[in-house]
Amino acid sequence: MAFFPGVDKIEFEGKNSTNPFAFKFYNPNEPFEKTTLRDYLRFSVAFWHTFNGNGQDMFGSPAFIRPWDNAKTSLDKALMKVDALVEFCEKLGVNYFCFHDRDIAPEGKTLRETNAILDKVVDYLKARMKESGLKLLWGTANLFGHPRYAHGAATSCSADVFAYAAAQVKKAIEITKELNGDGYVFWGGREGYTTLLNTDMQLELDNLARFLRMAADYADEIGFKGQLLIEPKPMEPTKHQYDYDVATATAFLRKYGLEKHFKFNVEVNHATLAGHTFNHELRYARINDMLGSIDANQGDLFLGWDTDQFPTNLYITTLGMYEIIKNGGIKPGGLNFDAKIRRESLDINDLFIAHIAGMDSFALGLKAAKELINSGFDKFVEEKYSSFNQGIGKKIVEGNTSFNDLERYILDKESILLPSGSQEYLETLLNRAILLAGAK
Ligand code: XUL
Ligand code: CO
Repeated sequence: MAFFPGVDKIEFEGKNSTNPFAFKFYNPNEPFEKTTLRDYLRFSVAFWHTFNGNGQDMFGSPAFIRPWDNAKTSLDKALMKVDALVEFCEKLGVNYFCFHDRDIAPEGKTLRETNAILDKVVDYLKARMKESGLKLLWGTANLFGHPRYAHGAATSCSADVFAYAAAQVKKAIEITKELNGDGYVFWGGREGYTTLLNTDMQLELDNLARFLRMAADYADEIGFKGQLLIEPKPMEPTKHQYDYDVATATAFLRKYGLEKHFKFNVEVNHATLAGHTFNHELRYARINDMLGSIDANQGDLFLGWDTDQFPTNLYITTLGMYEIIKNGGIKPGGLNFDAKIRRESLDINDLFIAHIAGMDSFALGLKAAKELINSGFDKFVEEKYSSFNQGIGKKIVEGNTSFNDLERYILDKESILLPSGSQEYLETLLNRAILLAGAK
């Protein structure tokens, strides 16, 4: 059965096309940095939004009815969604997907029963992946949806819940390995608090570290070679999430000696919720050698919550991809569309249109970032800091100065060298880079 009979394979038609079912800027075979756009960008479809998303929001019931909603049993429904995933990714030309354990299979009465159902779906998924060539970018566990996780999972006040979460993650890492995933993600679903009045913050943080250490040990024990990724988010669903942003999570990992085991999965909308830009979060991870993967989406600053929209803002994609080029690419991570179509996007084929929009926006952003680098943008920054390349600056950088030396150096100096920041000029270079990349 075809779930998307109205859509054929999506082709690249170039910038003059207005066909909603064609790529305008993403040509998968186009060469880029010794590889192709396809292999550089490593796009991934998020199972949860694309196949479980029903348009429901805080104020309204489900708005989308999908073909798999008519399945006779919950297991049939799960298997149909696997088929829908394979058809969708083949038609879109996307090689990767990501999923939570509970996205792909329903829960049973006990964890043992749940694991048995999960195994059935994983067997089927594995067979369909083999035959279609679809690959797993990363797996994860849903440790936030079920009411048992009301107080969090690894940071719950209940030791039983901590154990349940551990067993769930153990199984999720096993199936991620079974499906040859390139990574495993820890997003701290409800790992945080809503009021300090009822919270033992120190125990919760210590327990979170204990949990992550056991997870890393178990991944080692079973020979899982993928990246372990922390996905920071400052709030939602709790008021304060412990993995607030990359800097906070880096300090946490270092305190507990865990920094060698984890990298970051940076999500655009989580960055904006933290009051940062996407490129700030990428830069912070990159300069600490901890940039692992990306959740590609965008928020709406007027709404201010995690709207998880498909990314179309070229300034965000360009500045983000600048960091990726400087990082030498994102492999073995990728660009996972943790994004959902709007409740008002009522046509099932809007799922294709939305992914095409996101893929085109990141491909164009990548090409614009390259133009930006070619325009001498980097040289400007180098020049701005050039006082640290010689004289007293060089001594400071080499660690050969004290406050006494610096005072002696500056005390009688009459003029101070101060270069211009020229933000306005650099912004014109950014506009130019986007326009040039788009015109090619
Ligand atoms: C939630 C979020 C998650 C993670 C995976 O905001 O981004 O979907 O990406 O658990
Ligand atoms: Co995410």
